[in-house]
Amino acid sequence: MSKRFTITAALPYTNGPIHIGHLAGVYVPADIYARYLRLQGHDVAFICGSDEHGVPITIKAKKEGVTPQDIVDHFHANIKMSFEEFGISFDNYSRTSAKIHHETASEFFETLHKKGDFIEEITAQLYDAEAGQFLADRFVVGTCPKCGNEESYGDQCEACGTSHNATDLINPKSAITGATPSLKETKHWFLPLDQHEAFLKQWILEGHKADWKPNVYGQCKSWIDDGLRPRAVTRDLDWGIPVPVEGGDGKVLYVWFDAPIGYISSTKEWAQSQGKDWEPYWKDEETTLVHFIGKDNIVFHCIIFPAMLKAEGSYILPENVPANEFLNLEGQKLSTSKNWAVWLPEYLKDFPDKQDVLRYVLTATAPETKDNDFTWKDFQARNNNELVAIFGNFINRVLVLTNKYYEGSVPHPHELSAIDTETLNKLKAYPGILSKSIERYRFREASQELMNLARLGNKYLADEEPWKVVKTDPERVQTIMYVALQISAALAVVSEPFLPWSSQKLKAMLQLQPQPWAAVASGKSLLEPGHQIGKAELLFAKIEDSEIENQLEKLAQSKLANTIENAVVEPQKETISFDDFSKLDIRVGTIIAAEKMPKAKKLLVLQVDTGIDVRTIVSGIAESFTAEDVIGKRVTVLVNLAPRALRGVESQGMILMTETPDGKLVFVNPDAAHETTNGLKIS
Ligand code: B3M
Ligand code: ZN
Repeated sequence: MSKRFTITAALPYTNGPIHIGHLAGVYVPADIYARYLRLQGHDVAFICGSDEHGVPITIKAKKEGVTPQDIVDHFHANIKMSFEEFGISFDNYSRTSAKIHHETASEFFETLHKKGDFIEEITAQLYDAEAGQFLADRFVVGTCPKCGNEESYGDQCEACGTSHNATDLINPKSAITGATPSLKETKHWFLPLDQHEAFLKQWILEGHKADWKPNVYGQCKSWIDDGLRPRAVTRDLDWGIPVPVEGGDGKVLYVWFDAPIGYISSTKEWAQSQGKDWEPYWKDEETTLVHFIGKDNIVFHCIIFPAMLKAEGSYILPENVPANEFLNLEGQKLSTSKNWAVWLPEYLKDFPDKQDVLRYVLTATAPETKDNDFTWKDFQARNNNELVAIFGNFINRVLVLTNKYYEGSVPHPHELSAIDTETLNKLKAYPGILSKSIERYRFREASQELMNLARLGNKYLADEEPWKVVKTDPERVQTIMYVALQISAALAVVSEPFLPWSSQKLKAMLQLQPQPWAAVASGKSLLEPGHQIGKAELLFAKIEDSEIENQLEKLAQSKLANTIENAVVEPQKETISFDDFSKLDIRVGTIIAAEKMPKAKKLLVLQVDTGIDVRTIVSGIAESFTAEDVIGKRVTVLVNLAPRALRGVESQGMILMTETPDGKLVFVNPDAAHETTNGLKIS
């Protein structure tokens, strides 16, 4: 194992709160890893900060009529606080609008510039004459040249992860005015990735084939095999770090050039606060550097940033970049813009003392090798069936019985039985089992091994039944409880990376001093006979159906609000005369029979009593209502519409329907209760 670790977690954009996708993809795994390394006694710098430049922030500022600084100030504070409340244990959380970052990034750029590592070139870039500005990054959308995604941004395609220049887009459109951009010459500085191809091939394709995750290695290979090209690292924008060299007026560093350098500036800021030297964390070959990111950031962390570090020449390169895939929510893609997310600040409000429950569920269902789905039902099930019923139940029985039989004093064990010895040997093996998973970034697997350790304790107590044996063999029970207490103490130590809040609570209940990971692996007694433990408290509480229903209702409401907000309102049709209207003969009818039209997804065949007669009307409502739904329903019928044959059935009239703002089909319903002028309800 290396002398020190620099662990970075992707700098979140400050254009919205943190949501469960960020946590599952990046921050919970990074925090587990950093906490584990600290428990191992390593020197760890766990680094993050707000990513405050870039086009998304200027777009949001424009939309809200405030300055980009207002946006980043708000969300930097929001994000920083929610990470703290959730227990993500960064050693430093900085921000890229900080002076130290502007200095560090500018210096880095100047170093490469002085070394001649950039190509300085005047090229034709996309320009929106109507908006009067160049179009880069999210200011332009178009078809990805690699995968055909029509919503690709100017710098990156979120569908296939590739990164390109805006001029590579097919059929580009300005995201500001919708206009087709023209080309206008402008000077930029390009990082010649093609000149780093040999190094990247050797470093990644040969050097990391075995230890990088297949999803990461595969994306890098595909990107390198496609051929690396120079990438512009400056932009014609006014929000960002000014280009610090001659000719850079009115231009800023590309956000993906400056943001990764944010890891370095945040480390510097931390080291200064600790009276440490920052350089060994970024320049000493004995330091292990690991970047935790989501899959859409792979190319920047595995290709572009390493090329920058290599070009600068004095930095180490990442040992691993264990990027996770994406998390979906209730079967749909998480979306900030569509407000389809579980926001961390909201979660902390609704479940103030359940940080560990979300940590555990997001780890147990982490999208480590493929996209995965978060459901509130699964959240409740894992809490109730695993955390409460296994882990919490075991701990509660051990502490209750130890207080009941021995007034909280750890009993002296007598001769160990075969099952005791077997159980203690299994216990001793768990730190190694957990380490193996954690050190290969398999946190999902590790979380299940942690639960297996709790199962070991649960099963041991259930099999040994101290509550029964105590009547006949109190000495045996002393041994049983001694063994069970050792398992409880081990859980308190090795659960800390996964369940830091519960681990702290359990240590307090056991009156257990902080222990290194090795203490559990050594097999020595963590709770000596005579040690006094505290009172039992519940580690986890059941989550009721009503709490889940409340969350599902919140999601439904946010989806409805978003649908209404983004509903495309059809313009009114052309005006008709009163004479036209008076030709319509509209009656109240009743559907007396209904059936699905065979082989027709949308059609129901209805028998409608119009008051004049009973007639057949074919209606395109089968995707919104079943035949059973509509039988007996009073409906509004246009009876003098010319008959027409639909799939061989003659339809004699029209049932009047309309749509709600969120696109739901509804009957123009003669039965709807409504207010009369004097407030009486009639129906
Ligand atoms: N701000 C996160 C994202 O793409 C991006 C990470 C920067 S890490 C240097 O959502
Ligand atoms: Zn693509």
